[in-house]
Amino acid sequence: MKAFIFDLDGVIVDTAKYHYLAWKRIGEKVGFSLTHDQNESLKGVSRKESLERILDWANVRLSEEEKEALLIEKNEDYLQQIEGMGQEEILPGVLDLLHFAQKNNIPVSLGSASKNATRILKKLAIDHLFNAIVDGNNVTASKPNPEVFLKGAELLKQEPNNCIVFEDAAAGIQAAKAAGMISIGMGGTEEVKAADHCFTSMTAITKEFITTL
Ligand code: B16
Ligand code: MG
Repeated sequence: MKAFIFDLDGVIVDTAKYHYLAWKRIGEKVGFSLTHDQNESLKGVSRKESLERILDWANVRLSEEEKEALLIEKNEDYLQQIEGMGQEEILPGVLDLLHFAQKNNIPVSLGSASKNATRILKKLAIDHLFNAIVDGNNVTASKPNPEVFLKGAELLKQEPNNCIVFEDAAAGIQAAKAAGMISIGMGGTEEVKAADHCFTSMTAITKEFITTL
């Protein structure tokens, strides 16, 4: 039996729009206008690394203290935006797949770059459906480094080639491939074309498809 590893942002819930707004406001503070395409390339990238990239694009140099202050401000803005989030924001097909896994004893891990992952899973009331949670608090290297997924496999006591990763970001697909796992690209965007299989939505993933994997 295979194991499932789910990315969070963009796979379970669409928090990218909240991250975008919060980063846009931080960009404006340093005189920079973040574009949608630039934001796309930040998907799956850690908070600290995202700020570094924005400052590079803006050609702005800041002290470590100034960067720390912006990271705190960005996260406070983001947390305020997700405050009222509930089960209705879970993306279509996700609950079905999680329940399918539970019924069929398929082990499930989270593999997210977000330090807010557990808080979000609790808000969505699906934290109990995960056998392991690996997020931005437990890893030292950001995606595309495979650490986040390899730790998930280890916690589930599974070989990497027995794991199926659901991801929406280019960095995450690269990480899954580097881990030697089966990658499923979600969202139908250009970024996930390199995945082993691509789906626009989880509602399009049939139980037959999962079984053939
Ligand atoms: P936080 P994922 C990633 O989550 C997001 O895609 C990325 O935009 C964000 O910067 C990163 O988490 C860190 O999030 O600021 O909450 O720690 O897609 O890997 O689940
Ligand atoms: Mg993601």
